[in-house]
Amino acid sequence: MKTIFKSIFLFVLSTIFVVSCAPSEKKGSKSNKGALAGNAAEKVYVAPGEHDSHYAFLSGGFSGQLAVYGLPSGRLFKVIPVFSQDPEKAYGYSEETKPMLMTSHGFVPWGDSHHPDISQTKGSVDGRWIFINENNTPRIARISLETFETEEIIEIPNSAGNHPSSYVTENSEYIVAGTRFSVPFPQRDMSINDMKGNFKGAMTFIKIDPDHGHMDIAFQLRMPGFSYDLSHPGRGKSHGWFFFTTYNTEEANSLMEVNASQNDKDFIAAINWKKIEEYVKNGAGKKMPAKYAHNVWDDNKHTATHTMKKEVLVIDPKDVPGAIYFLPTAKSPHGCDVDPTGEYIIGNGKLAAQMTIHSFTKMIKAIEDKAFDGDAYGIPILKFDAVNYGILPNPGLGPLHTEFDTRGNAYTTFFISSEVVKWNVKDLKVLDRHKVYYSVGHLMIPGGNSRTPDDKYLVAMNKITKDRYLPTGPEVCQSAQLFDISGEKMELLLDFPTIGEPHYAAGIAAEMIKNKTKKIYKLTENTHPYAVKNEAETKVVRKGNEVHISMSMIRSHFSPDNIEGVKVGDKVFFHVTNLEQDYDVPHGISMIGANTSELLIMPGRTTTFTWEPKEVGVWPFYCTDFCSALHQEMQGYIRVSPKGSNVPISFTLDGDIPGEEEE
Ligand code: RUQ
Ligand code: CUA
Repeated sequence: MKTIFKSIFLFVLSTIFVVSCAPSEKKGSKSNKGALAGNAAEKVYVAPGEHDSHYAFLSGGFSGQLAVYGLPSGRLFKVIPVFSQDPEKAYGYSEETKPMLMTSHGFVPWGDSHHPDISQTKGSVDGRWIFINENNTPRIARISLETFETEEIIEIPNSAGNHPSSYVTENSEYIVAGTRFSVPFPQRDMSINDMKGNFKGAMTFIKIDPDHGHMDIAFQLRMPGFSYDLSHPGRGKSHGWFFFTTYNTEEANSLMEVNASQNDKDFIAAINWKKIEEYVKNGAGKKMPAKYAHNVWDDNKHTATHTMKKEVLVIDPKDVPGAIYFLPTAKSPHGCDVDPTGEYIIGNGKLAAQMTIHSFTKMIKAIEDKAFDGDAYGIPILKFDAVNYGILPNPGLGPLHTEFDTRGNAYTTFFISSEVVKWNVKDLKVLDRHKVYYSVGHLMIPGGNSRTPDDKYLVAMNKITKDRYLPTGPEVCQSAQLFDISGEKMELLLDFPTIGEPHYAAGIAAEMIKNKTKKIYKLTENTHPYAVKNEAETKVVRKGNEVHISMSMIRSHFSPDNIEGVKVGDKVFFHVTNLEQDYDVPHGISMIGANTSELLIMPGRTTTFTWEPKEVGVWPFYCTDFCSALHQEMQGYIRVSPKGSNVPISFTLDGDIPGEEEE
């Protein structure tokens, strides 16, 4: 058995080698230019001053962030910090944002972001929030599409490698998080060799508050100890179900590349969350102790709070009979995709060079008929023939992910053969194929995970680029490729480099977002405890060895800008309010020798950084964002006296104490 598998494995490896290194491929990339239709340039050209028609949100992978691009131009607008510190925006550096990165493991300054997904109403993307998962220290974040800032992060307990996440149901009822690694659940000290039967896989359903988007874990399923890879919600007729691919149903704990690929079939797990909701209402499940962070940003306080939660509702499959089934699916499937009608559930074979297409209608019938083929840990396994709609044989090598248009077509990426294949789901017929450069992972059609894909563009996200761009040392950029899919044949329009490694992306028509974008924070609504509403309120207060500076900034000065009475050994808090109430006028501030980042402060916002002066002297600070013609004049001084000196605290602007004249 093992040797057979090893030879298959070697075959796959050699295919990777041949495909990526064959000289013909390099020629292909050059001659590809000629293959571009003459008007491709026109199709991606967005004239200076004009706007793109779509937003694309590409995950940053190991950068931990989320990048915002315009389509069709491929222009990068913003990198939204989510799971990693970002000195450019002071995220994870300012006192107000540090709580966002707290976890049960303490402050974690880095994350691995994978799958963004936009909130939905009635099966269509609604442009309110975008969610994204963190794979390494399991978390889900919610980002506001008004402010383009991370507003909330919830940690997922009992989970490890939060990969089949973060997909949203069609009315944003739930967002799911699945575990890639099965682990002791709850965690405990035990021998790794005893994994089989003892580790479990957590599948977490997080309720989304319909008004504010706030996340709260509703329940956690304690599934068998397989690996769970990807997931998608049912929609339309299959709304109320969630589907997860599994691999390592062997429950191997070492040399996974061989030992987790022994079984000819793994499963897609079908989970009827509506039914589980009912069970929960009737008291199913058990509250179990857990430790997980819930961090929430407040746009009025301009501050995040961090809370540790202490329990979670755990449900064993045997508590919810009739709610969970396994659908046999070709070996180690990766992507798990559901078409816009909700009828077809597709397992992307990865190792099998084969796509398994299951039918939701057949699945329901099979359940009614009890067409079972045994069970796994008490979960019924449905008979393959009773649920399978068909197989798409050999469409390419290494199928990973599928998205859909509204015309009944699916588009699947093939990692090993580096191509996107368009096929008709109902007829199981390949219609078109197009090379990508190279080794494509996910692909994205705006609105792809919904009933109503916006099917003009397709973005392929490639893992390897080699010769596609100017070389930049050993690290070569990752790349996205834009296709026009409105015609019969896919048309390659554009390559653009990406931030980190884009695992997945979400896209939406620009109209859904652009008119509601936040322009300023109203000073009158600022409830930050150190906010100042005008210069007269600015001040410096000593509390023991802490010095709190309530400072303002406006074009083009700080108030106060001369401060004395600070001593070596003090901890100085700069609480800085940007008094501007105009769009696009942030100011920045930094202090010589501060062991933190600059602050970049939006109009109406208050933000804090700390500085612990080590040396006596007169030390400057300045505005870091070129804000006006007099930006270079926007600066100030702080006098630092020796420890124990009796220079009193004083603070002035142009020789006056701010606010004094009025009194
Ligand atoms: S995946 S390895 Cu989304 Cu294909 Cu993460
Ligand atoms: Cu304010 Cu530069």
